[in-house]
Amino acid sequence: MSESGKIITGCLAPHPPHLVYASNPEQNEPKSSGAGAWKTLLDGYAKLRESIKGKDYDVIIVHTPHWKTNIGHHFLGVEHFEGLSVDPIFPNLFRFQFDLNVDVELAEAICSEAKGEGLVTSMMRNPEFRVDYGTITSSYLARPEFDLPIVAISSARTYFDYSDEAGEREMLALGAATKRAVEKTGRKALLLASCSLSHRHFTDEPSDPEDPSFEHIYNENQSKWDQHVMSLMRSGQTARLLEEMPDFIAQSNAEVRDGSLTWLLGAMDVPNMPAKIHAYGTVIGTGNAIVEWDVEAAEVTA
Ligand code: 2X7
Ligand code: FE2
Repeated sequence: MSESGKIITGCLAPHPPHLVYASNPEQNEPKSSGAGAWKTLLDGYAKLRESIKGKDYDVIIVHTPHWKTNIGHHFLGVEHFEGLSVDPIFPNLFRFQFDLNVDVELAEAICSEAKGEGLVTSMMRNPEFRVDYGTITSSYLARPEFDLPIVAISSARTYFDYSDEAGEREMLALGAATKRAVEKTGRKALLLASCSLSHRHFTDEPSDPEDPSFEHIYNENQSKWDQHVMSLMRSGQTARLLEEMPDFIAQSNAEVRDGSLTWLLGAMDVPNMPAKIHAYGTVIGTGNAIVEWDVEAAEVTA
C-alpha cells in the first residue's frame, strides 16, 4: 500500500451488549423479546451506518475498555480469530460467535510507533484468544458485516495505577502513534472509541431485560455531565473537553477512564470541528453517545 494513509472518520461507538441483543443477529445466542428498549441508540447506530456507508476505508481500529491489560497497551496480533465471546456481567444477553480478520501489519506498526513514544506495548499472539465484547459490539454495530480487517487495542491500567493525568498523556501519545502508523502504512482507517460516557449501573434488571419502562436517567449529575460533554463535542471544543476529562472522570464514574475517547481525539489531532451526535441514550443507567467526527470531509472543505 502507498504512503498516503489517513484517518477517514472517528467515532465514539459505545458497546452496551444490550444493543446487539436487541438487534438479534444470528451470531448471538440469546434472543430478545422485541419489547423495544434502547430504540434511540439503535436508531443512532443506523444513522451512523448510513453516514459512513459511502466512505472509502479499508480497516477499522477499535480501542476497547473490556480487554484490560496490566502491563502496557496490547494489540491483537494474529490474522484470524473465531470463537465465543461472552459478556461476564450480562451472559444472558451476549454470547456471540465471532469470526474476524485482523490487519496485523497495521497493528504492528501502531505497536512500534507507540513504543517509540515511550509507551510499554505488546503484540498478542495467542490464536485461541477470546476477543472481548467491547471490540465485537462496537465493530458489529458500526459495520455488521465483519468484512473488513480490524485492529483492536487493549486498555492499559495507567489511569488506575498512576493517575488520570498520566493516563490521559499516554492515550494522547497512543493516538498520535496510531495516526502516524495509519499514514505510514497507507491505510484508510475508521476509528472506533468503544466506550460509554457516564457509567453508573443499576444494580438490578427487570425480568425482561428489554422492558423499555425500566430505562431512565439514573443520576441527574451524571446526565448533566454527559450533556455538557456532548455540547463541547457539538461545538468543536475538544481541547477544552480534554482539559475537563479528569473532572468528568472523577465526578461521573465515566468509562472514558479506560482511555478510548482520549485516544480517539489524539489520533484525530484534537479536531476543533463540530461533531455529529447521532444519538444519546441510557442503558441500565449508563450514558451513551454515538458521535462522529468526519475528519476527511473537514479536510476537503478547509
Ligand atoms: O460495558 C457495558 C457498558 N459500558 C455500558 C452499559 C451496559 C453494559 O456494559
Ligand atoms: Fe463497558
